[in-house]
Amino acid sequence: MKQELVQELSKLTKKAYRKEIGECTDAQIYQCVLQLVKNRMEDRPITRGKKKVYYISMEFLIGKLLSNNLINLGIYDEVKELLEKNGKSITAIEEAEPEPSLGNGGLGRLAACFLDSMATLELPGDGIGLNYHFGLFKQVFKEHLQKAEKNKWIEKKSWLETTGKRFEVAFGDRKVTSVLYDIDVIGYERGHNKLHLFDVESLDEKLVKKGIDFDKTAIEKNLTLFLYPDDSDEAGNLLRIYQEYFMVSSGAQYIIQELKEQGCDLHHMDQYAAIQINDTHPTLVIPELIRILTWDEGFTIDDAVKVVSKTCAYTNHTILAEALETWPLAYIEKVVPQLVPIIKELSARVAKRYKNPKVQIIDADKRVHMAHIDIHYGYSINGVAAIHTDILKNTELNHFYRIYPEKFNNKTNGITFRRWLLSCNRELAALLTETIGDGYKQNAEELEKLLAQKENGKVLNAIDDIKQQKKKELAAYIQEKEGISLDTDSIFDIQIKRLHEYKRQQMNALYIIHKYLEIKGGKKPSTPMTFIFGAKAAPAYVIAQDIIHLLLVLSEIVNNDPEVSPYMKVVMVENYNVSYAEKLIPACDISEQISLASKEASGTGNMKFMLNGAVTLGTMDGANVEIRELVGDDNIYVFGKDSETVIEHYAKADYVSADYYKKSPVIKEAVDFIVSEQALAVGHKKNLERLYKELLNKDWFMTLLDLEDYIKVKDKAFKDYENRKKWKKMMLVNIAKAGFFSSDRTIAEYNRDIWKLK
Ligand code: 26V
Repeated sequence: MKQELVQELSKLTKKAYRKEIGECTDAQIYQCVLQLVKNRMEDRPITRGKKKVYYISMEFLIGKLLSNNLINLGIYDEVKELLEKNGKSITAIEEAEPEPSLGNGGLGRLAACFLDSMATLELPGDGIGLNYHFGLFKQVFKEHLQKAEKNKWIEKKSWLETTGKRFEVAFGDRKVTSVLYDIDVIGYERGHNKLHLFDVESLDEKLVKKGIDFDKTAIEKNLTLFLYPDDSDEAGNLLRIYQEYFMVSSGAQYIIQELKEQGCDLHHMDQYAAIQINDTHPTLVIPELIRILTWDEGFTIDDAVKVVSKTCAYTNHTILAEALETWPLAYIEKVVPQLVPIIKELSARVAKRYKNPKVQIIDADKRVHMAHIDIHYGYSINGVAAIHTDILKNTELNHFYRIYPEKFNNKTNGITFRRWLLSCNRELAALLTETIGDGYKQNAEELEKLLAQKENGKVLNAIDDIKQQKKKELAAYIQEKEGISLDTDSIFDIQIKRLHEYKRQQMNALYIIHKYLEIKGGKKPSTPMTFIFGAKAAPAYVIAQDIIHLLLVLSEIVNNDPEVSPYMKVVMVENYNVSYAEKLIPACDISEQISLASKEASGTGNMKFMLNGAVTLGTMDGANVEIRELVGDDNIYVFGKDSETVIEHYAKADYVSADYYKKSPVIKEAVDFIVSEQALAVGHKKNLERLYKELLNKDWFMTLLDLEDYIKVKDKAFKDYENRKKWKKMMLVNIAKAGFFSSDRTIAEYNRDIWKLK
């Protein structure tokens, strides 16, 4: 242990609390280590270069930062040892950090992984976003229902740094001042960028009353209070446009200021900056930049449009029609009237060239299609997994693809191995280092070296031992948090992601019902099973709430049935978030990736599980397709109808869920259980009946279409688990093939094809 580190920390504890390290509380130690990390980060030079990428996003789901920063600075082990010597555990200190939940799910977490990779690859690349005072709501369960509570993460001392930078943002009916906070982004062993988060100076936290309700009218007081808790659901709310414009106006001013400081002639802005637009939420940055260039910088509209179109690039993260933003022009008129003439001009230029109503910016109902602005006036459009990009090209955005084939490209998502391996599974990382050296930490594809050990019993057992240890750790945590005891010799089958019908948590629930009834009927499984869920549902998404209700009801019925509980347990963890994911993923045996084919753009949880030695049970959707190509059919469980079949069902509108219900006694029995006396004795009639009817009469995401195949293939996976040698090899192959999904690879591709920084 380096002596300076001890001295530095003890100086900090003495200064702040007049105490020695060993005398401080965990929360006090956390504050001091935070300061120590900040000091170290300051020493690392900022990554510079002629051109910079600005990754602009309404969400950065960064999660806790302490451990990650310690790892990236290369001082994790030393700090751990130092704390232990003083009677402190690093895990307890980690628990003291509040989680910044500044994102809903996949899109926000991806942005956070990308920041880590841009820094690590030493690419000048900053994030631009909003400093929400309350992150995604805290989920609590009451009477088997989800309740949303506010989730404050900013403490007196946090990762936020004041910058003193301020900008004026003018709305149609008022002006507000935006203040900029920065969070340092430290790469693994090298690289240093910034995440810029804008906040409203006149914000008033006292507006927040009970739950997550607040006065929606006083924009200058509420604008950055909350992250919108929707994920793929329409939230046609004025406040959302206020937030979006506030972010892009502050961001655009910041970028232009930085470019000018660099001596850039704005006519050549594209040689100095690339602006990556993360989904349509920051789209207004395009008309806003055009406005600034024409109003303040003396550009002709033609010149402004030209250079902005060479600077902005767009990433699409969803094909769900209901998640594609279209705003009534009247809303934009109210919030930012100054952009309306520009949007009209952009729309008129499109209308002049293309007659197809499907590619217009302003449609016949006077709605503005945000994605259409990005596609016409950006230079790159990318999907986030091979199948997703293909669907965009061939179906969803086909009309655009025919106009601009050269703009379309794929960038399969990735995850940062620093958080999702080195930090959350230090034991596995150590084993890998011991077995194949530590080259994989810089070059993830080196994980393939592990394949040479496929027949090495020692390595296979070591992987399995770590899995076992992680299952024990998780079981202890779940016992403490949820009060449910788990059998660590059972199979851990895990589905963690936002609650959405297309992700089909309800299909997993039907499998559980099926197994429950089998056990009640005397058919006992030879290996016990543990089903774990984690999911938040948008508060306004009624059916999603009902699915959570069903899962909680099942958990109560199954776990309390003495005849069944020795063979299976069901857990719905409360308040699933990034920190919980870090505990769940290393402990997983079977990774549930069961979305309706064509609907999950990519998924990134699937990659995290694979990297930690879980085997995927999934449909041919999103990045599952690429996982299958990599590991081969023997190392993944695939089921369900493919995307072509699904897309055809939608086109012909010929899927009738009741037909499947009537045809199959197994399906009927499972669906009927939802409204059985037994279920109604535990749950609420209203929720359970609504869900039952939805499945029977609508089932928009075709749960019953794939249910029988799901049961068959899942049963097979459970059976195979008993062949320990076979299973251990599958674990090894999954780890070995995960290198492709490093976000370092993804970011290198963005740079090579889109940003071209160096
Ligand atoms: C939509 C809205 C609508 C208005 C309110 C707030 C809000 C927030 C998010 C969204 C759309 C979220 C889209 C999304 O998260 N897509 C996910 O992106 C992941 C990263 O590319 C990908 O792995 C997932 O498959 C995809 O669902």
